[in-house]
Amino acid sequence: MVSINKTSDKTRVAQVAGGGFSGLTAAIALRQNGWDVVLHEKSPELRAFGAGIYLWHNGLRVLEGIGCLNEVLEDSFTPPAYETWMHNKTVSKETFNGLPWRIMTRAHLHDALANRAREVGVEIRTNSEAVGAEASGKLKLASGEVVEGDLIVGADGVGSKVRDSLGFEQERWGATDGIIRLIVPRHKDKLGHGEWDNTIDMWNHWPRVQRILYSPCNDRELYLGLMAPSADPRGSKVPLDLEVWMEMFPFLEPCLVDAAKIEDARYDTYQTTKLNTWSRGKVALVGDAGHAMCPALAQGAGCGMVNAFTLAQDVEKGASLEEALADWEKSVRPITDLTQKLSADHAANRTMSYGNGFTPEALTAARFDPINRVYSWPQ
Ligand code: FAD
Ligand code: 5PR
Repeated sequence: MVSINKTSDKTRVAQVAGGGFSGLTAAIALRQNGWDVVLHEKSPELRAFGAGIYLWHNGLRVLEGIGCLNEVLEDSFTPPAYETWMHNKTVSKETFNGLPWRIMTRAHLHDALANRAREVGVEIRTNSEAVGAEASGKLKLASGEVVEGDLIVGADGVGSKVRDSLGFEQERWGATDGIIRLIVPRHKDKLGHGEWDNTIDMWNHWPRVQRILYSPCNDRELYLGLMAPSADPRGSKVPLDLEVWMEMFPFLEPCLVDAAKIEDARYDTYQTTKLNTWSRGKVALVGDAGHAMCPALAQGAGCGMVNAFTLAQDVEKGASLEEALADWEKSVRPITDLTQKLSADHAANRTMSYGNGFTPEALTAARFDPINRVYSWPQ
């Protein structure tokens, strides 16, 4: 039950640090629950970095809850199957028993969230960098200003200053592999025979480890993830080394030729961050600030958005905000911890390459419905 014993009806204020997927979700959900929300983004504009993204039932339900689902569905895509290849042979085609999933560009998802944040009246401050926080409910900005809130949300990503200023105990580790992520034109008509509307996770362990995750976002845009170990100088080179990728994936030539033209491509390694707790006093961490994970199960943003959305639900409960935050973490954290562990194991052992990796356990996060707080879609 909501706190019917609240003595004051003063509008509560939330200060959110970070305008990525998690921060925008927290800001919209809190605003929808009647909070005054100020969102601080360090960049000069609200903009997504990166190429494409997968969202599953859990993230899509968050979008429904915060009023963005229709806009996101308009220019995104659900492939007929999630196919895995090992050395150019299909090892599985998964359809998840009808569990909803979707691929889109990061820009499209971010725009939908930013539009909705403006529509519901979140105050967005760009060029506003958080440099630290205090458990009593203060957010310190690079400008020297200190702003106060009944709740401070640290959604400032894997390098979170909000987190680091409060000295959370943390474990961090990196993985052996990394990835170049790009958006290129689909070129479907030039690709020859094949099921080019599928997701195709194309693995090679031999003669070297090189993988392309082929992900259609819509009729026009294709998301390519080109994975290679960080110890491989040619596979990790940006702009990409066309020869080394063409040798392994000649059938993707039209797409790879365009990919090689992208001058500002980046090679990123995977990082995992695990904290002893997600809150301190009135400060809560959501998203990569609290729980960066390897992308093997494509759930980093999904979990971040679920945690941001359920945070906004749960701060309405509990005798005090501090107690509500502890209960929130207790309720949703096991899903994130499990997904983070499974993703790290897959990344370390490259086990998604054997196919049928989306087991019922691996889909735990995806099956969660954050609106009703139940698991849907039995596998
Ligand atoms: P971020 O996206 O890092 O956003 C943080 C925001 O805060 C940024 O706007 C930044 O500019 C701003 N900021 C930073 N510092 C400050 C500061 N001090 N003050 C103010 N603002 C600040 N997840 C999925 O769900 N599906 C996928 O398919 C998927 N694929 C992935 C593939 C790869 C290769 C990787 C590495 C990750 C993938 N993820 C995926 C994970 C996903 O990208 C992240 O979990 C997600 O972007 C985290 O969102 P966030 O809002 O928590 O943090
Ligand atoms: N799945 C997805 C993804 O984007 C990546 C991986 C798995 C959706 C990285 O791009 O394992 O690297 C992965």
